[in-house]
This record gives sequence, C-alpha cells and structure tokens, in this order.
Amino acid sequence: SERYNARDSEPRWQAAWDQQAIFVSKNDDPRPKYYVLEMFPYPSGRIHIGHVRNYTLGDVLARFMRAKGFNVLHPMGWDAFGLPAENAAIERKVAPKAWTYDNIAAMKKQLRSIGLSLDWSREIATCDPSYYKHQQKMFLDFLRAGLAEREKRKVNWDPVDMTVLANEQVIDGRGWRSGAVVEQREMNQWVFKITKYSQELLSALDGLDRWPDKVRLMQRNWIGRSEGLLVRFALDQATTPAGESELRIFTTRPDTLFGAKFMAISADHPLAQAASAKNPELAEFIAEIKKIGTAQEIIDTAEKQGFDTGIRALHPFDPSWTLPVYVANFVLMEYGTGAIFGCPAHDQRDLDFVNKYNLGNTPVVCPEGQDPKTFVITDTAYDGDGRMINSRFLDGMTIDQAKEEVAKRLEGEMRGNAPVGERQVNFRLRDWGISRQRYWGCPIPVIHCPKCDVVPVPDADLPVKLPDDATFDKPGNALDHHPTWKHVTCPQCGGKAQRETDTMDTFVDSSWYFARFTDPWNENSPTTPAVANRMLPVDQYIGGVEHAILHLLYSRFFTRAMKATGHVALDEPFAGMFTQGMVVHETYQKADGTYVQPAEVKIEVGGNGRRATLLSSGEDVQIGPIEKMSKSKKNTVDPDDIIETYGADVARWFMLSDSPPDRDVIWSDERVQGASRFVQRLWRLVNDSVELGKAAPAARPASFGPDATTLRKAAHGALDKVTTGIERLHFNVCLAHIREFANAFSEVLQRSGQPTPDLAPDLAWAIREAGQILVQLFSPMMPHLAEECWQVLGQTGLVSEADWPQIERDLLAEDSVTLVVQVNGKKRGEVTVATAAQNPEIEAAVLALDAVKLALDGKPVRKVIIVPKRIVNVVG
Ligand code: ANZ
Ligand code: ZN
Repeated sequence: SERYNARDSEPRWQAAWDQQAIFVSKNDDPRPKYYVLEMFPYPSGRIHIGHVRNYTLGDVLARFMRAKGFNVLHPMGWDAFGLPAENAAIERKVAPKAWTYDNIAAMKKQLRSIGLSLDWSREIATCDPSYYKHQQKMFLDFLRAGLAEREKRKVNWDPVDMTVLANEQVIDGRGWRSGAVVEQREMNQWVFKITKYSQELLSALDGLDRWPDKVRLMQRNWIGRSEGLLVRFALDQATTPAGESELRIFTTRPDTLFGAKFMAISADHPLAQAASAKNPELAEFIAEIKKIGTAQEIIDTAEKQGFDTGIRALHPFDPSWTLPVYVANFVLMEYGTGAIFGCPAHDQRDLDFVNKYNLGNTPVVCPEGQDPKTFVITDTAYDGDGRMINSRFLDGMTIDQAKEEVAKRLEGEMRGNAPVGERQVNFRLRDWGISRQRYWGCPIPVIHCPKCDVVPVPDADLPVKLPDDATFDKPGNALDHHPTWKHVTCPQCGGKAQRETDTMDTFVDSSWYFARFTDPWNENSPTTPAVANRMLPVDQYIGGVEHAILHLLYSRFFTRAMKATGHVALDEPFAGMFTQGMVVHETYQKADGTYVQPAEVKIEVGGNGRRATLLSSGEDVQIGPIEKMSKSKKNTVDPDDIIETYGADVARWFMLSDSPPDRDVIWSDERVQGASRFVQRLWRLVNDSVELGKAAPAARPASFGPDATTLRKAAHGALDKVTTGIERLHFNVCLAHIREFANAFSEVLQRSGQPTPDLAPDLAWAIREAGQILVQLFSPMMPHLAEECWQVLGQTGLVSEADWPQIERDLLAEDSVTLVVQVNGKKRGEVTVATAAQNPEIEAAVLALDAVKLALDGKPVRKVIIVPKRIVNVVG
C-alpha cells in the first residue's frame, strides 16, 4: 500500500464531516446528553499551540462520548471583547470590530484544520449585539434583583491614559502602558454583588468532586472566610477629635489581646480623616501612602509605614492601659473595619512595624515545651500553637480556649446599648467591579438623567449597540468622546440625559457563554430555560489553570444570579473541571543574548551532549531552560507549520502522548517525527490486516483456537483499558495501550505470513475484528487517519459515527490469580496459580512455600482453607 497522505486525506474528511453535519447537536435529541466544553479563545489573530492541546483534549472526549451513544454538545465561540482590539485600532488604525472579525475568520480556519468535532451551528462571538443584547438584559434583571449596584469605589486611575486600571495593570505604582504614576480615586462603579453568595460559593465547593483539589483550594483562599471578633475599643477623649469616641476593629486572634502594642487604621478610615484635619504632617503622610495603589501584592510587599495620630485607645480589659493609634499603610479600608490592634509577637507585619517604631513586643502564646521565661521574640513572629502566657486570666489556656473566653467576656459586656465584642465572620471576597472605561466591551444599559438619576434602558430598546464610527486619536474612553452616541433623552422624563459610557469587564462575557450555547438561536431571551436546564451543567470543562480563580468563580456566581432571575435552574455550571498543562519548549539564545526561534536552530547530539548552532551561519547557540512558549522567548511553534508538515493527526497524537494532560508537555521535534512514523505504521498495519482478514467468514466462528484467542484477548484488553482511560482523561495511558496493542497485532500478522487461502477462518476473523477495534481505538485521537482506515476496512459510513465497540468481558479474565497466603490467620506471603487450578494443586503450591514452612516450624498441617481467588489459610 502507498504511504498515508495526511495533506490529501485531512481536508477531505473535514469536508465530509461538515457536509453531513455529524457534529451538530439537536436540542430535541432523545439520547442522554453530554456537554464537553473547552474555554473559548480570545480572537488574538492566531491559534497557538496551547489551543491545539486544549481543544484536542476536549475533542477526544467528545468523540468518545459520541461513540458511546450520547448526544454530545461540543460548541465553539469567541471571547471577542477586550483591550487588544483597541490597541490595534490605535496602532494600526483598523476598527476594533473589523480587526476582531478578521481574526475570528482566520482562527476559525485554523481550528477547522485540526479536525475538531465541533458544532459550529452554535458559534457565538461575545462582541456580537445578538449576544450582548442578552447580557444587557441580564444586567437589568440583576439590577432589579439587587444583584447589581452602583457604588463609590477606590480605583487605580491612570491620569495619562485616563482610565481605570485593574490591579494587574499597575506595575510598581505606574500604569502599564503610560508609565504614569497611578492615583487612587473614588469613582462610581457598577458592581455585581458576588458577596451575597460568599458562603454559598464556599460551601458548594465541597460538592464539586470532579474538580481538581488545587483549584478548589485556590477558590477557598480567594473567598477567604475567617471567623473572628469585632471589638469596640474606647478612645481617650482628651486625645480624640470631636465626634469620635470609639474604634471598632476586627481580629481573628482575640486570644492575643494582652500582647497588644498599638492600634492601626487605614488611611481611608474616617478617624484618619478627622485626625488629619488639624495635622498637616499626618495629612501629607496619608496623601503619600495613598499613592501606592490598591493592589494587594503592592501592599503586602511595601515597607510597613505608620504615623502616630496622637489618639490613644483604651484596652478593653484594662482602661488604664492605653495604646497609640497609628495610620498604617498595611491596613486596608476594604477589609473588616479598616482598623486593627497590633500584636507584634504573633503577627509578622505587626512585628516589622513595632521594630521600626520601637514599640516593643510581649509574647502571649508560648510553644509547648518551651520555658515562658526564656521565650522571646525578636525578628520572627510566632504564629504557632501553644499555651497563653502574660495574659492575666487567660494564662495556661490553649489558643482556642482563650479565644472563646475573650469572646464570651466581651460579648457580655455592654457599652452604651451594644456589647463590646461581637463574633463575626468575614470574607476576603469583594463585590465584583465590572465598570471599564473602554470602548470595546458590552455597554452598560443605563442612562443618567439630571432629574431622575440612574434610569435603566427599557428592555424594548435593547441592545444598546456600540457605535461603529468611534475614533481612537485621543486617550481615554472612545465611547465618551463620541460626538453623539451618549446624548439621549431620558426614557422616564423625556429630558436631556446621557448614556452610561462604561462598558462591562470582559469576564462578564465569559461568565455565561456556556449557557448561551444551549440555545444560541433564542432571540428573545438569554436562555430557553427548559433547554438550558436539560443541557447544563457542562459535564466536562477544560482549560488553563490561570482561570482557576476569577473566571470559574464569576461563572459560578453568574449561574446563581441567573437562577435568581429565572434564566436557569441550577447553581453549578461545571460538573467536571480539568486544568490542562502547558506546552513548553527549550529556549535558544545567541551570544548577544537575543533569542532565536527553534526553526532557525540545528541540534546535534554528540559525545559532549547536545550542541546547537544557527542554521544560517553555523554560529553557536546556547540551549536555555525549558519554558512556557511565548513570543518574547521565541520558543513557539506554529500549529499551521506543524499541520502543514505532518498533518493534524500527528499534532494531536503528539499532544496526547508522553505527558498526562494536566502536566506540562515538552515540545520535541524528534517526538513529533516519532508520532509521524507511528501514523504510517498504523496505516500499513491496517492495510496488511485487510489482506489477511479476507479469508474470514462473514459469521462469527463458533469457537476460536489459541492463536485467535490470544489476538482477541489483546484487542479486548486494549479496548477495556482505553475505554476507562478516556473516561478518566488519562489520555497518555490510552496511547501507550494502543501502541502496545498495535505491536501485538503486528506480531500476529507477521507470524501469519502472506495471505493464504488456508489461513484458519477463526484467526482470519479475529484479525478482521482486531483491525476494526484498533481503528476505533485511535479514532478519537487521530480521526482523519481513522476515517481513511475505516474505508480500507470496507466499512460503510464514517468511523466518527460508529458505535464504540462492545467489550467481550470473558476475554478479559486473567490467566492466573494471586492469592494471599496465611498461616494460622497471619499473612505470610502470596501465591500465583492458574485461574483454572484445582484445590489440590493450590494446596501443594502453598505448602511448598518457604515462608509457610518457616511459619509452621515443623508442626503438622491440620487443615487448609481456600477462599476461591482470594485467600489460602493454613491451619497448623
Ligand atoms: C490582631 C492579631 C494578632 C491579628 C495576631 C493577627 C495575628 P484574616 O485571617 O485574613 O481574616 N486585619 C484585620 N483587618 C485588617 C485590615 N483591614 N487590613 C489589614 N489587616 C487587617 O486576617 C485577620 C487579621 O488581619 C486580623 O487579626 C487583623 O490582625 C488583621 F497575633 O488582629 B489580627
Ligand atoms: Zn429623567
């Protein structure tokens, strides 16, 4: 037979699948559903190799579940709003819309060339008004349900680009594009009330047992529940600005109250404002520390700084004990009450702080086994377990007992008409600010009227469409600059009013697309609940771990909010979550430090290891570390090149081999070539098997001889292992089993020699069966080759539509069993015997064991009890 030609075969089968629309899922399909989804791509312009891996993983599962008889939903779309489109508009003078749709067209073509079993009839682009119209509708539903609100918020403001920046866009206190020093500003922002679901989002993680533990842990930490005590500290009136009388703090360590050395409040705390009114130095300090931005990392890593306000607080257990109140840069207004008491001995930040301002420390928790008299803290705070010391009535208690005692006492003590202490649960999770001062996003559908305030756009006026003629010649929000777009009449009073010019965070777009896929044709509402409820949740979601927190948490919130507003009836959108590893590659650097592409490098393996030279000049190239593929390191490979050279099946097979899907895979040209050789081997194997299988009778033989049985065992064994392997997403293991089976098969073919008319009919039949099973086993991974082989096998129809082969369990029975051997009930060893072995035979084998003889120590055997296939107990 001729060599398999992927370049000819692949487009042909892709066209055949398309023409017959076999991957289109129908909503009225009566079979059980299975929803496979990979995170949809941002239309940056090109598919990268990480996409190929992501979509191949999902595709194997989708094709497999289809063969297993499910109505598989496997859709694709585009996460199409976002900043790069605006940057392209600024840099290249192309409209964001045109840029985006050009990219979509190019990437769609690339995706098709991978041979994915996608239902393109459901394609959506989030930048299309037919999509964001429904998002606007839901925004208004959320607004009516109290799940969306307008709120004054502190934001990072870039004074040059005139935009709010996300924390990630503030680098060393400067805007990532403009380089301008970022200011903190209070601005009106739209927020989604995700904190209404803090506890629920946390509790429900326990039920997500098909999610990686690490992702669940990251979400738990992000939600950040902590139980503590709210304590009202009285203030020394003589030191306190008029109108202020107490300071409320939140602590998770009330046990450490007797180790308190100072109080600290946020620069945004009302008491700080009040104190700075008459203290210009303090006012200056506050202005200075506000400059560092709102990002948590910055706050965590910045040097601890404080300023004594002169105010004194009274210890709740001893009014004669006063504590200085500082404004400090590490206290956030957004958490707890924006104020703390500092216990330096047991909190590192507090310790750094007191060491700087010479406030001293008193340890109040002593580790078990340590002498309290010699226990001192200098540079490292102690946050471990122990017993209370230096703490009056708490001395000797455990931390938990002390926490309880303090809570009980302060709860019971009244000042005014409220208790001094109150137990409280706090969450780190903040409401989700969705306002972006950007053009290329979903417009927030409200109107600001000088008379009526905020007026929702009437449902009938949706969508609020983006204008196509925005200009990008000045910094700031192009929607705001547009000469006419924002000027409207108020839907309520008919007076002059202005549209909201903020657009939604693009994370909103991706928080419900999986629901839209269930019925993207519904023009009137975001979902068709009956359909969405039948097709959701997504059974298997696959994507990068970089989305483990925000995207997945937002989607979980959004699903709940959609439930509250009647669009779906479930809480959790993704029943199964899988985070795939990255594709990584060596890096290559010239002597001057510049990176060069793998394609420009020649690698030779010699006595001194591997040596790299530049193909063009022969110049030496340094082989650098293996890193995530990135443009800056030039260690990328272009999927188009790979598909052009080797075909999509080879790229797919390579992606699935070697590494478990959740680990990084190292790109290797040698291994890609290995995959390419394997494709040819399979092709020859299948063709050879057809020749030999020709002697097979049509009907299944009544019995099989030893050769046929051996082959059938290999085939069904592989079928069994690949089936469970795919179900568990252990694709690399599946590939190993397929290789092993191919080897066994090819040995049988070689032994059977040239086609002869007198090849035993049972063996010929088994060969034909093995050929079919082999092709079906690799069909989810290499679907084009499989279709071509399916034809060679003389099958009618497409292998992509064939049912998964039935496993004959009888053939899986092992030839031997291993039994546990006990002497007088105590395990002494194991024995392996033929499955068919009779009791006398087993008994003899057991009594011959040295371990058994040793344990019997010359005593006679009284009885041998055999529990079939499990245990042999020798009683002596
Ligand atoms: C006294 C204390 C003593 C604290 C000690 C810790 C250790 P989590 O677990 O994250 O909830 N804190 C409270 N509000 C804060 C704010 N707005 N900005 C910065 N820090 C704040 O952390 C709770 C602890 O973080 C609280 O318990 C408080 O310090 C601090 F040995 O109170 B602790
Ligand atoms: Zn009005």
